[in-house]
Amino acid sequence: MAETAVLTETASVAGAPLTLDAIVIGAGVAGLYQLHLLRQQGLDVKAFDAASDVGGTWYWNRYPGSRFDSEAFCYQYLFSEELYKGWSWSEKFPGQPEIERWLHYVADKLDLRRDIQFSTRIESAHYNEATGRWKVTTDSGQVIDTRYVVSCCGMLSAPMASLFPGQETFKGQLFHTARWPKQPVDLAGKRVAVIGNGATGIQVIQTIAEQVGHLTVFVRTPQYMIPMKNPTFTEEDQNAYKAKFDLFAQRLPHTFTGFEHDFEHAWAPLTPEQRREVLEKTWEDGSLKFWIASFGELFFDPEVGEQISEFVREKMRARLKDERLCKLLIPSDYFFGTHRVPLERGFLEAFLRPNVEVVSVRDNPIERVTPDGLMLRDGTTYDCDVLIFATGFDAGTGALTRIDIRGRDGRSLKEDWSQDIRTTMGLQVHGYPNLFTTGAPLAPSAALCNMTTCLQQQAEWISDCIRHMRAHDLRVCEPTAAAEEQWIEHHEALANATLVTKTDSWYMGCNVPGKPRRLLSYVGGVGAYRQKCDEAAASGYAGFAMH
Ligand code: NA7
Repeated sequence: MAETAVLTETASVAGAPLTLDAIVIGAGVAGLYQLHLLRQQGLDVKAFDAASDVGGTWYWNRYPGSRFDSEAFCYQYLFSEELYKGWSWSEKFPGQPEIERWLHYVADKLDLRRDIQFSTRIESAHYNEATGRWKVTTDSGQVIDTRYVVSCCGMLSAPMASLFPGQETFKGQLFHTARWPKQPVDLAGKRVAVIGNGATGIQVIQTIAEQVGHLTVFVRTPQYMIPMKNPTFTEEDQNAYKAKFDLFAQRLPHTFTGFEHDFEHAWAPLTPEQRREVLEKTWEDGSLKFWIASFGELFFDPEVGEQISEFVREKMRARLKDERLCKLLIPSDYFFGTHRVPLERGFLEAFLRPNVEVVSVRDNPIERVTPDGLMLRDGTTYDCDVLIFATGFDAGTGALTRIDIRGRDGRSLKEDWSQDIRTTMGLQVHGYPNLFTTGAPLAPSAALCNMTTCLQQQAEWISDCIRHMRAHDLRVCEPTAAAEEQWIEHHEALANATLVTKTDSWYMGCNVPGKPRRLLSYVGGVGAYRQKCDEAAASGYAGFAMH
């Protein structure tokens, strides 16, 4: 049963407010588990999602070629052996349809759908200091009165979709990759333009190059990339990885990135030949291992960064051959690994096809969308039938700032974060009591980690915190200003020691005009972060004021 709510606000036109103990925003990887955990401890809880079904990221990102860059057997829930072993992956890096089916399987197994309201967008959440509760409204005018709001709305879920003047005048079809329609889009023989060559753009481009009539790719910043090796799994392979369940459950939460791999080598003691050997070996794995388990120094030491960058450039040059393409597609002014490294399969070769053209928009940016296509600053136009925006997300903050969230004294999260992006361990924000966050800034889940590992840990911490409050008859939890400041200082000290903060990317918020510059992800390591969270809980939630 929900606690008795003291309602001071008027009921919604759509009917009486729904009174709950907790709402979970989002029914993706984090939201499903959070709902399960809160329901398990007896809370009256409901999850809400704008989508028509579960999946979150894997519901929305159904663009051509969408697939994991994480090994499927590690991108997993590890709280239930039965759940883990009941699903069999067909390959190491499966595509979106299979991932979406897996999340349907999870929702069914845990019987979650009965407590999820789909096709519902949360529009606002206002805190009432007198009652210690939140008034939440949805896009259909529904009002919910709840003690806890848990955001599981994803760190890469607010698409950067309105970018250029004139978009509404385009006569063809225009899609953002994260809003790709469910019904098939026929690209055969069409003139297609793709903006963006991040992890998403790469998957789209390599997939559609041979289907389309003509493909024009607009590249602003070239990318380093690692060729993916994606073996299909036989039943024997599936049994073999399932047999490692205990190992994964014990190991993943404590590695630096929450993946199976961890840094095993140190650069300094090795000879150049030995370093090369390590690089070749990790490269051959065809996974993110080359990035997150070759040499940790690549994150800190510009000299190592340059040598590893050159190793990757050399690999890319060998495939591209053409000097012009090398110039347009191989990075030269930032270090490998200082922003998200994508995996690819045949991406570079796509540019060797006669129907694929690359246009650099670094010095001659896209100025506007025209009825027929795109116009660059110098007036050059490119006509197309289909325009694909693989232009990324307002990461970490966007999903929350697109909701009108008001904390104590009516303060607005959107306004607060437009000045300075602050959280306490990525789990709460000072000034917003009883609002809990997963995948938020200043936690490792905001990139540079295996999302599933991190999101599970945060969902568990939040669930434990709420259990603690209920056990001690505490109704409000809010981090203190001092604890938040201390976390930010710690975060900044770690972040500033890395090369990641010296490169412009969405990791630093640079892709969103006016966004305050701060490394979104905590870089102290997934294991170390977990330990800090556990210590806070063990100390009776030091730094989190409860009453
Ligand atoms: P990303 O990695 O943010 O990539 C977006 C791409 O779009 C990137 O190449 C951008 O160039 C490009 N972009 C964005 N705006 C423009 C404009 N105005 N003109 C030209 N090019 C533009 O998003 P993804 O969806 O690929 O990946 C996000 C994460 O999802 C990924 O890291 C994985 O963790 C999963 P830029 O680099 O900013 O110059």
